[in-house]
Amino acid sequence: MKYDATIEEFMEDLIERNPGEVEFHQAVYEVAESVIPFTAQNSKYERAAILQRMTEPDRTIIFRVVWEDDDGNIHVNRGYRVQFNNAIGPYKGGLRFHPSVNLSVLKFLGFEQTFKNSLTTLPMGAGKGGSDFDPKGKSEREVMRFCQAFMTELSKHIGQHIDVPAGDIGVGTREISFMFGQYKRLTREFTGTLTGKSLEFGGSLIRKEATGYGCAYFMEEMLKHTGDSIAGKTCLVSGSGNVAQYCAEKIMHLGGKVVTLSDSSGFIHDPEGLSEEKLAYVIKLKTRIRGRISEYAEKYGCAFYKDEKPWKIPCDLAFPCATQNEIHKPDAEMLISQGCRAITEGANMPTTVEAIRVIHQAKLLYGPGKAANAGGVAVSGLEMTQNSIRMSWTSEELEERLKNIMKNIHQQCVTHGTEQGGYLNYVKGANLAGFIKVANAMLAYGVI
Ligand code: NDP
Ligand code: 2IT
Repeated sequence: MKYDATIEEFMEDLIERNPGEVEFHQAVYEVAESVIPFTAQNSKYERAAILQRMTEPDRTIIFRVVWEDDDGNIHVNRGYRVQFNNAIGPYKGGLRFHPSVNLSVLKFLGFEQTFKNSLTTLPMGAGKGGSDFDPKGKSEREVMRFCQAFMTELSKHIGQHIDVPAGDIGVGTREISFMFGQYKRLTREFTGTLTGKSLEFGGSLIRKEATGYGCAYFMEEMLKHTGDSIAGKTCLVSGSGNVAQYCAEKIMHLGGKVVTLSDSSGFIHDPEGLSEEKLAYVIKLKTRIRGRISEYAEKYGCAFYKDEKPWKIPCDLAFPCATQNEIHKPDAEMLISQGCRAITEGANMPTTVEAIRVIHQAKLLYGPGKAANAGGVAVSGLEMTQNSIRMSWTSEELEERLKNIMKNIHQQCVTHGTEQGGYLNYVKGANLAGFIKVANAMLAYGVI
């Protein structure tokens, strides 16, 4: 690979080295589009092959996970941890349990995490892991046995100064607790090696809320920059899991009206908007009972659109908070034509490359996931700090820190993403700000 490759040459080489990993290609392409023109102007990064090094994980661990269901049947799943980059701190990032998990998905997530964690201002490298295990329809005991089997192998590769996993899709407090219990049992140590723990054993206040709250704060910052705010706006939220729930809550706190939520079977449209009471129902439905969002429509007498996404409903603001590639080009065109002004991503890479192009052409405010959803990992970083100093901070203190971190990320985007003519390209801003810090650390280490 020559140092001064064009974006196309760089991608050709990456695709050849990582065949079939379409999500990973997509995530790298989005970054390469911002970073390659920058490194062409700043040849020290180009000569040191920094972007080539950043797109190759430090190591990838793949292992067998065997567990027994309640009827005594034996199941085999695949477990992964991709330790992507530890230039600025220990590997840090979530674990995803979902049948769609494969190496491509985890490499895209680990790669994005490198930039996101750099933006938080905290000393965290990047990793991601998980399994193709499907927690849906499993009993509590089955989930426990799976988590214990998964951690039995993973425990050999992680540690408070090495790699600190947390939650993601399908992994919440319950799963983190099972895994932390097993880690503690195997290693005979009590350290903050996982984040997102329960409050009784080292968890941090506000962690549960952090990704969603941070996403709403990021939207508020983007709007503030143009002299506007969330108050009075009609908002579409997709997903109904951890991120969607607390994003919806903060939108309401800030005076916005949330009219949709979704899950993998469809979306609900409640024109009157969510209330605290309705949200409490959703949290119970999704967290404890693990039900379907269609039950909301039955309970509150509103519309449920089976197998559809919320983007056809007229809105001012959109918050994709479910999963990758949930906004395609026709969805983006629909959002724009119906009056949507701004999008912030609670999910990781929910918008396709073609859809981002359309959004940029229409000059919408568009906050990409690596900036807008960094609040979750940021409070994970604060959980690590609290564990290290054996103290816990109050919710007020933590929420203030979270708010300041989101403001700081927004400012980094302004500094690096303002284009000639004044349009603020948050994708470019986040990519460059995230890149420069990690790249400078890598340059300082020499050739490793
Ligand atoms: P949860 O498991 O709590 O919720 C996931 C939600 O997305 C559910 O509503 C789920 O529906 C839906 N969903 C998942 N997969 C699909 C799919 N393939 N198609 C359609 N809908 C789907 O996860 P989180 O809320 O934690 O994560 C949501 C997003 O936010 C992910 O992209 C994650 O990477 C990202 N994120 C999470 C952070 C965190 O701290 N948790 C931090 C930063 C980003 P159903 O119930 O039907 O499965
Ligand atoms: O995508 C993400 O940033 C997360 N799932 C949270 C990671 C973390 O370590 O808290």
